[in-house]
Amino acid sequence: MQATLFSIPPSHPALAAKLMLRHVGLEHRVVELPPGLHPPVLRARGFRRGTVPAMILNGRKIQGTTAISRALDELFPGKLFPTDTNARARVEEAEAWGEREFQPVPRRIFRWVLARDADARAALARESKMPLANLQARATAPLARRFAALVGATDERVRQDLEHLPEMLDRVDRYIAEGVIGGDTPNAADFQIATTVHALMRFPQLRPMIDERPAAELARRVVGEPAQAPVRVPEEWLPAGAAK
Ligand SMILES: N[C@@H](CCC(=O)N[C@@H](CS)C(=O)NCC(=O)O)C(=O)O
Repeated sequence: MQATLFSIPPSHPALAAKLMLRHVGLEHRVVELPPGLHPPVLRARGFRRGTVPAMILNGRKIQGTTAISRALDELFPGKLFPTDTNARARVEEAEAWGEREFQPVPRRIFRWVLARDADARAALARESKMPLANLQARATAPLARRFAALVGATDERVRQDLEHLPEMLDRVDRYIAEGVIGGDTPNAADFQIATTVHALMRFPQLRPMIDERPAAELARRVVGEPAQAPVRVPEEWLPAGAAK
């Protein structure tokens, strides 16, 4: 069996795919692409979209976290989804919400900041082990603005994301309380949701409003201790409980 996963270092969905591959125990190779340049590279490799995670599994091209969890489920039944039909439906619902609604939130906030802040771009270049980080940070401003526009990271949208964040975190805590996620063995929805919580915890202003929640415990257990990212949004946009 041959598996190659394409990733970019800051991507939380790519991290979800890495963790799922490790969890099922499939031997694989990870190719880290330079952020920003990854869409053309993936298309040149024959993928339909320019997003990570993207995986080649025995010659088959599989793109997106939910497609990857399904492909791994075919090979390792019972490892990522419960075998009971009702329990599986609940995990699938949580995974779908995690992918469609929750996963885009840290991406929009991060890209909104990258489009405006050269220090954040330099930190991303360093994290991605790109040479000449400060020069990259200056040269990539137009690219960062384009990537922000691609995901609709406008002032208004990011303000809304921040306003609705407490409700979204409540929903994560509810999934944990109901036992859909947060069990002894992580499932596909754990990987999907915990990596997004982990990404949000990297933003210093948001960490305090997450830290005491069951969601934070899940992120630490499934992913690890979040390193800080130099991401700052206007203080007046922050919801109650965030660091001003
Ligand atoms: N929902 C997809 C989204 C993946 C996604 O948007 N990945 C970002 C990195 S976090 C990306 O590669 N974006 C490239 C682009 O926006 O062109 C998944 O779960 O795989």
